Amino acid sequence: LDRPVPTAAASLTVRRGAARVLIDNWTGTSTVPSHTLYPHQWSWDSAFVAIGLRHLSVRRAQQELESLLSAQWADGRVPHIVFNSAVPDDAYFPSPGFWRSSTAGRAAGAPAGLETSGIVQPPVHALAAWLVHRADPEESRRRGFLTRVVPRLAAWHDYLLDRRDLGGGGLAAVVHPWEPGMDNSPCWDRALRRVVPAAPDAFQRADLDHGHPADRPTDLDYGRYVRLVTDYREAGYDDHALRHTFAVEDPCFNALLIVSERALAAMAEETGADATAHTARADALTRHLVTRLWDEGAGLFRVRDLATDTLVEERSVTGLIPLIVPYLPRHIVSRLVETLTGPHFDAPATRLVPSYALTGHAFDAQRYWRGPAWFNTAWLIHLGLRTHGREQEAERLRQGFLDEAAHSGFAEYIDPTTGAARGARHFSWTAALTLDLLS
Ligand code: 9YW
Repeated sequence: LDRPVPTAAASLTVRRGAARVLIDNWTGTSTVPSHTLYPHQWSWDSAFVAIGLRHLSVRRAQQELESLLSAQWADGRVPHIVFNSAVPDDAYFPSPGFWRSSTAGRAAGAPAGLETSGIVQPPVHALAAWLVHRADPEESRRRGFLTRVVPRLAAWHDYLLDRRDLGGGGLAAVVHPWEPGMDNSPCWDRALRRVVPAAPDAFQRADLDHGHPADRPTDLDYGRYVRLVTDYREAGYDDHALRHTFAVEDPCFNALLIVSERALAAMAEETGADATAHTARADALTRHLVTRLWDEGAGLFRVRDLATDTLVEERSVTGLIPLIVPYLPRHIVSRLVETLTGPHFDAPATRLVPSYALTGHAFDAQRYWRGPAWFNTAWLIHLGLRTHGREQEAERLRQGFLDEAAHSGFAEYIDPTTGAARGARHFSWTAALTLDLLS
């Protein structure tokens, strides 16, 4: 049963709590996802954080995005981690010493003056930049925000569409399970079986110093993650120089690219530039998304494994996120809403969307992306429901989100069957997106 609508005073307390998390996690130029577990800057986290920060300080939100974009590689890629040189090397694994971006990535255009990872994360940035601009267009114009960020965002999307169309079907592929941001989702299990894990003594995990082993990926997962990075690094992070062992087309990643292309079109218009190329790209990507990843029988989008050129038969939250795509065929929208509210994803105790089907053979209510409900994916689905005028479902999800964010102490993720908090607390994107849903 739905809980009562919170009072204004309760909302104010939640808003204050969320603001406190963002203030505490601010480093001076950007926001750490969590001081304990993730003490550097993460790419898609920063985009979600900027979306929330714009309600507190538009300047800070701009700085969040611009500090990330200043670590962009010359080939256009926006790295998934920008390392803070003040943090000890062993505080997070894989550390700068493992990625070696400034040396191993030099040919691909990695910046010389700072250390980053060599892989990417979902392209939420142009959407975030557009939302930050709209929060205070006058201030944005005065500071020349769009003039600075639009060329960088366009180069980022060019990288994804030129270098990462590994399947030749017009979508961007991801080459490491960290790239779609859903590290140990059962969607990658089949493709990962082809990867020979690195020896356990070849690396030292740091996540278990702060995270509970039952909440985190396993050592075998990490062995495979390490192998994939090592191979990419040895190839100079050059997408043409190696045949990626792991290459999949992810629905969430590509849906975000579409929405971000539309945001780029809006930003081009705003600055008097030509928007048609971005609109045409978004239209084409939408067609490819439907042709290559939609599964009519299952009623959701699937991951495509490029090694076998087949769809992966797992139901994951990634397959629902294309709801954010405008101009999706109407029957697909209806089917997605049916799937969202049906037995696979409806978690009545929390009203949040589990990361993997409650009915799935690999469902694990605690372990990271194999079941727990995450706040960023719920926020995206909320945006999708609003995009398609599904106000009732959107409001139910918004209330569920706000209740769970407050009860869990702005947790990284929660057990979708009980609402118990899991992973880190005072987690930045949970707080940021809370602020956004309260505004
Ligand atoms: C890790 C920072 C990142 C998120 C990812 C999430 C996790 C890093 O944390 O990956 O150490 O496993 O899966 O989506 O960006 O919050």
